[in-house]
Amino acid sequence: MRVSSAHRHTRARRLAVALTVGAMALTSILLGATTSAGVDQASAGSLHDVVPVPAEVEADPGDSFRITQTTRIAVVPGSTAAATVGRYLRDILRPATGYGLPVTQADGFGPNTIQLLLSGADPRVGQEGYDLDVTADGVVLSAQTAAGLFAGIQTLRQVLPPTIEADDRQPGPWVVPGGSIVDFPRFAYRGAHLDVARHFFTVDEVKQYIDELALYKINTLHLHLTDDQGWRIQINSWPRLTTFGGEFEVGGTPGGYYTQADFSEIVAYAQSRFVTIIPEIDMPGHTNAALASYAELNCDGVAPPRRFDIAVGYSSLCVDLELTYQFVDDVIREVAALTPAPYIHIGGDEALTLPVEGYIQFMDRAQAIVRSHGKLPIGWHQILQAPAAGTVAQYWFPGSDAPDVAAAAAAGTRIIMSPADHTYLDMKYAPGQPAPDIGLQWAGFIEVQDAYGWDPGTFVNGVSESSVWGPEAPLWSETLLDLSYIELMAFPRLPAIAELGWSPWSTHDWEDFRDRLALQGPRWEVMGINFYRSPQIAWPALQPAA
Ligand code: TNX
Repeated sequence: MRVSSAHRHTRARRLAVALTVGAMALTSILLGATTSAGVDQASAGSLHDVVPVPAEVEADPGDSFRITQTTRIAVVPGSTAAATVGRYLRDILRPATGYGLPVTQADGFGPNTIQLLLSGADPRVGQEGYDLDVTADGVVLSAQTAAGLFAGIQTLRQVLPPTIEADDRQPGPWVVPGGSIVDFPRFAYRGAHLDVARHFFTVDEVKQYIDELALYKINTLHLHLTDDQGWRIQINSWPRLTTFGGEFEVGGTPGGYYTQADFSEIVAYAQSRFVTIIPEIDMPGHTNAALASYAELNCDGVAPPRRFDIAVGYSSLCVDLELTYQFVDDVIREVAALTPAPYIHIGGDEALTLPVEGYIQFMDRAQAIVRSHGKLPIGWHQILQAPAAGTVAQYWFPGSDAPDVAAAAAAGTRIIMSPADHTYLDMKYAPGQPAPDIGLQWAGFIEVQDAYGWDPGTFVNGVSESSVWGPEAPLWSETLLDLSYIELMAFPRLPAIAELGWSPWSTHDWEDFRDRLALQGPRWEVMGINFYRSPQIAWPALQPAA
């Protein structure tokens, strides 16, 4: 096939300039010293300047590609998923370039194209990776799946000037730096989490956050839908959960909830960004909103008042009441029906008023209910007190000593890694930062270097990498009022966790990461993403519009 032989030819020419990831200095020297006809090298970045850093990069800045008025996006015929991703790319590039960038499906591709292929990729790219080849003739992005093409597009947009993210026409030029990338994730699970219970966030805010996660190749959003202060997902068989239990939020301000249609809209939007939504219904603790909504769920038959403070650990479902299990079954059945993913998170943390026997009695039944609706349970790692085959445990304590988690891992349990002292995006960056009333500090301060400076594959003593499904960055919202607060806590730490989830450990290098992260700042400015100007990062000035 014409395309793939051109592809191989390109590879061969590049052997001489193979650069290992981490060789930033060499990349910069080459960039500065090389020029090529027709392309303004001064405006080209490097294929290495990506977060998460790609597994393998061969930079060839002398062979860069310029997107022009006549560039086309050519997608392999026969795949609607690939065509959809092609239109997604067009929609990203169109506003700032002002070019039409038509998406065509064709068997042969001429020059001046950005090709999206579902063949010819290095087999190591697997189900989510991609292979990117840039020459003066064009861009060839190949993968085995539409998800892989989507990941490659996130890389492509990062190696264009930050102004590519503008929603109106910018001067350019739009140079894609030459070279090639073979890239694929270290961990299958690369998660973020958002607490929509303590403060409620609108469907549009969640969609926006999903777009921001996708930029960094995060593939899972765990939504914490219920807690003491509010129940945020409509359950038709128990309507007061939301109409009464979702009315307010922390501080007693108006809250809200997702109708089932809203939730399905979030799930579908996430799918379009190759992000899986995992819903969490936290139980048996963290249930005051439910207990306040239905008196009959309480052991004494009396509904407690609704509470909007941020205390934890005081509430529990009544584990000896049969109605409790009917309730759990109804809720899980309805949530399962809305969830294409095979997992439902059932919380299980901080049921501090419940004796351990009661906890185990409840969690045994709750896990069986999840399975009866065709899903696998995930729980915060306390769920390991009620072990069940196939349940995934999410480690969340600070520190590396967790013998119970190590024992479960040794017995075959998969672990999501969210150590609070590295991944909790609701922790303050530093005393009083990002602002006196934003963020908590019970797990310590987490600066960017702390968020980056741990290895999910070895962090918990006795848990080996093969037991680790991947890292997740939780974002609890006790102090977060809207999307701008979410962004301020997530950026720049979320990209650090994202890199730990995606990039091979052999690339781990704080100085190099810091330099690549700095380049994201101007992008966030153009995109209107609020972020903490961490003093650890040498943020460049925003590129002046020429
Ligand atoms: C602990 S992490 C909690 C949450 C709080 C969070 C605040 C976990 C499983 N439980 O209920 O919101 O700390 O950082």
